[in-house]
Amino acid sequence: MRLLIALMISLSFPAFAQHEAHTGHVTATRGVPLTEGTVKKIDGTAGEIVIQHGQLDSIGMPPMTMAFGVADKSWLTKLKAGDKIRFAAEIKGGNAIVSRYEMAK
Ligand SMILES: [Cu+2]
Repeated sequence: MRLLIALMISLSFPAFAQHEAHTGHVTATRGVPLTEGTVKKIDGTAGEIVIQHGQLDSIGMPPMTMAFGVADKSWLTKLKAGDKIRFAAEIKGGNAIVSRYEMAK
């Protein structure tokens, strides 16, 4: 019985370790808390969205209105001024970008 348990642990450990690593990755990208924002303007030419945003702890910013780049350019056509969103911000290449968003209800 003891041998069987030891065998089960040794067999399951690699899978467990892999699962942990995978979960950690998902947490790193999905774990950024969403912040409330209101779209003020879409600048398709510059590829930017001007958002009036709340406190952004992920990039250490107080509430303000500013331009963000986007992780996906198609968002520039999906969003419009006046839209209320909840989004995650990241610094990429020295610029603040919207890395993820959802429509606020
Ligand atoms: Cu800001």
